[in-house]
Amino acid sequence: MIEKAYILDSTLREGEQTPGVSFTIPEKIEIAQKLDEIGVPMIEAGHPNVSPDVHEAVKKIASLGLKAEILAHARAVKADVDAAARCDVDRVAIFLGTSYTHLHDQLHLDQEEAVKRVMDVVTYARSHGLKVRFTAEDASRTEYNYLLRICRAAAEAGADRISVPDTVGIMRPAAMGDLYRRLVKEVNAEFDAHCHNDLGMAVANSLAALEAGATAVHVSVNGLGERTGIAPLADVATALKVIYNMDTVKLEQLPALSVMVERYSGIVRSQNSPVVGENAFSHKSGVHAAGVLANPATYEAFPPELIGRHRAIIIDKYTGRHAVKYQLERLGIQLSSEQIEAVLERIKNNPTMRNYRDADLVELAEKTSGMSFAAAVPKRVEVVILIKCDSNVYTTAVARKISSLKGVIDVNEISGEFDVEAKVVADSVSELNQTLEGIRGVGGVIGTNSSLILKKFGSNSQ
Ligand code: HCA
Ligand code: CU
Repeated sequence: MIEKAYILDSTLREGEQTPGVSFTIPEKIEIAQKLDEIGVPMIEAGHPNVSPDVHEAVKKIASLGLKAEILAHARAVKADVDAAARCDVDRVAIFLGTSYTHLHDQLHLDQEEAVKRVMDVVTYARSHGLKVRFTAEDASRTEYNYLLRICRAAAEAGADRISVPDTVGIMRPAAMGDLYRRLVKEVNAEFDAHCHNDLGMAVANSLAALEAGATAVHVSVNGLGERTGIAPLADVATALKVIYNMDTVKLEQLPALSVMVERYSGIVRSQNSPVVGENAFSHKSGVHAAGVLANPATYEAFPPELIGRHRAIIIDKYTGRHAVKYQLERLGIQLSSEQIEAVLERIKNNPTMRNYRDADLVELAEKTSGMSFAAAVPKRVEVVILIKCDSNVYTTAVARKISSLKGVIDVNEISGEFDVEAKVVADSVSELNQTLEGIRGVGGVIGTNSSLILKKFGSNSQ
């Protein structure tokens, strides 16, 4: 049972601490708006004193008038609280390492000094009219009695929320439950869970903390964060729905958000990751596919439609006859059972073919049956065209002309070897040629390079 689970998304703060990631301010604004739109109630927008651009991003996000509470991260120093106040955020999250390692080796503070520092800085933030969360950094390696003491001190000074992070990801769910049950009982504040994924426990530990009385859970889109990151938003929100029947955010928009953050961060989730991974609703072996075709629940924890996705049946040497029949019928092809067996035999005898696309299956059906199924092959083609412009023409004018041509659906000015990129759709090769001729005929275009789109990977690609 979980009573409350407010999602706090820290893609813009913890997520930007991922090696190699630096979002632009417009990207951060777009991410924050999308998080707000899907119903995330708390957005940690950044640590303003990190750099001028982080400061500006936090300030801009705080001024957007979003429904979500906007937080700034801050060390337990007055200058960081001042910076948060200048950004006009709703809440400042003040962190201080409380474990022996952090106090002794990093901060060179004794336990008494740290308690006093936290009380002072929390009081200072409250006097600026800011709501305060206190984070006992490295809480999971902090001696319990001291952790209790510093959390109580922060609460007394005015922190109504306290984060007890598993900063290095060494907890296990049962221990997490014990820790939160004690703290929730003994401290007069609401608790946040912030679980790192160093041992792959982030989601399990987050849920354990919520079960034990934490009321907020920190996540990031795609699990971004220091080292191996923290609990991913999609995984936590979907688990809350599937296991506890709790509604948090608009689940069907999670795949699109994941793709947006993949693009802006340059970090892609693996194919087999939960919920948003490409394989999450793909069924391969003959036994699995037959089960799912009879009743999807046979091999699915939850229906893909819950998060706006679709299931896929994979065709390769593991495939069985049910899957072949299903895929062919989906393409409008009816074969006798002997013909299906023959198609299957060819598939099973070609282990190097890893994944049959529709066109490959149609070809096999034709070879096996001697019939023609040309009508079954999807005719619509999509092509990406890279366009080079003469150096003395105004690229924007060329791009604008191209975007008005029939069949052109998307045009971007780009940097690099080419100047403009256009996406073209056509119902036949001759129609495609006409559009290409049209593009080549635009004044200033001196060269093109076309590539056929074979497979799409977007939020609704499956
Ligand atoms: C950090 C540490 C932190 C803080 C978590 C929190 C952690 O990167 O500054 O404020 O709840 O993991 O301890 O991310
Ligand atoms: Cu962290």
